[in-house]
Amino acid sequence: MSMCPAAWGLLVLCGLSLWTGTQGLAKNPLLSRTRRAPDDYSGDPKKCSYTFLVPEQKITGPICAARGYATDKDRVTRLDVASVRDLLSKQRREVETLKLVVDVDGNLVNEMKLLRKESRNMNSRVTQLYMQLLHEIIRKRDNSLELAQLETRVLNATAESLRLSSRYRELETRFSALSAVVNNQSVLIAALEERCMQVYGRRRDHHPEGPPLVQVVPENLPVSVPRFTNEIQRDNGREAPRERGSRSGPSPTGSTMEAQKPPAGNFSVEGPYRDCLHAQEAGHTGSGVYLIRPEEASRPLQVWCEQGMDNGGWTVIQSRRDGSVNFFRNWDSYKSGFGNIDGEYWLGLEGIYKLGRQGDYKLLVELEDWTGKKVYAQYSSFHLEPEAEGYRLRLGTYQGNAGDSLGSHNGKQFTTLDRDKDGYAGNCAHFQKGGWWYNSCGQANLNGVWYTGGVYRSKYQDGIFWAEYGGGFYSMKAVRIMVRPID
Ligand SMILES: [Ca+2]
Repeated sequence: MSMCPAAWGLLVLCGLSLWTGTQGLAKNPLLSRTRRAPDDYSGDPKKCSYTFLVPEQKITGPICAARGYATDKDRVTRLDVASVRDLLSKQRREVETLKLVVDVDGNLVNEMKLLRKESRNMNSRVTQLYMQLLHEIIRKRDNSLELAQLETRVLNATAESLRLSSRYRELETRFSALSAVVNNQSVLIAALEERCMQVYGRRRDHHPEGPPLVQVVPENLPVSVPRFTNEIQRDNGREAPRERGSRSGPSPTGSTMEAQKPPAGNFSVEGPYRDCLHAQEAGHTGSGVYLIRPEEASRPLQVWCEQGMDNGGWTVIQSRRDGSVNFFRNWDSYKSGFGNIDGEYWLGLEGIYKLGRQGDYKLLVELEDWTGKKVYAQYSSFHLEPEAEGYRLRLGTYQGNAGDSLGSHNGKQFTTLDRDKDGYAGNCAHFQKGGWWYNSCGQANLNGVWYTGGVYRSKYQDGIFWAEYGGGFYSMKAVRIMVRPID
């Protein structure tokens, strides 16, 4: 290919010489002859001179003839000239074509260069992509490795949790076994304690089984309540104090009336009055919290006045209704009072005593069972003896529909866990978990444990029972003890 332009260039040169030669011949045929004269070239013998011979046959290229070669055939005709012209024009066209070819070839070369450059770029790009792909592959392999590690860790964690749950079940089993052992030991300890008592004779008259159970199961037992056995409710927050009371013994002092803030709502800022009848006579006909001060009392007391029932004027000295207050308390607490005036409370033995000192009072016990039925026990007179007499209970005659379960407590002193004045060998407050005018131990336990549902199951009769109404194992839903001056 690279040889072509040179060959073609020579041909062009020859063609051009031929062209100028024929032009000259065309213009002046005589000159041709003249130029053939020998003296024309004698001046410079080194020069090579050419004579173009135009043969009759078709000429396919330039023809050189030596000077002096002259025949008749050398004579150039017009026809020959035309032929040469045709040939020349043809060759010129071919030259043009060749030029075009050369141009195209150059373009092709450029294009090829561009393509090569592009190819190099592509190669570079491909290499780059390949590297990127390799990187991606490596990264994915790393990721899959990481994933595998994670899976392993998850599996390990699962195995660990299974192991822990198995261990937990094992511990539960052991805990159950230990609980059983503890229970057995409790029984054993109780038996040993009893043996000790017998050996040392400290409590020969003590009844290890607790006080005799109340056997009264009257006909008017609220039978609409199913006689299921119920335990102390553990899921009721308000019963927590009661449960604590039944299990952990009396509080040293407990909350007293002095520590209380007046509850919102029905609260009279007037007074203090002698009692609730006095407040009613002063125009306060609404039930609520009042401030009273019995004549000999050293301090005023907050109290709930029941002004709507049975002509009103009732001073509430005890209230139970939801188990929100612990009634398993010591002497001082029972003496001064505790609880919430608009909820459950005990007015206090000293306050009750001072109330009774200022006139003749009667007593009303209001009981509500778990069907919502209310029954009453009223005593025609009521007062307490002073603390020196253990706040001995003095009652009149019974009247009502609840049955007389307090009459047997008449004349009894008050007993708490830390002051045993009852008629039983042991301490009734211990067994019946409250404070009361226990006998041995008795037919009523209105300061006992607040059980839900009525019939309860307990080792001792420690519920809020009124034996004549429901028996010793039926705990009332609500109780109120009230006093009022006798009309
Ligand atoms: Ca006793």
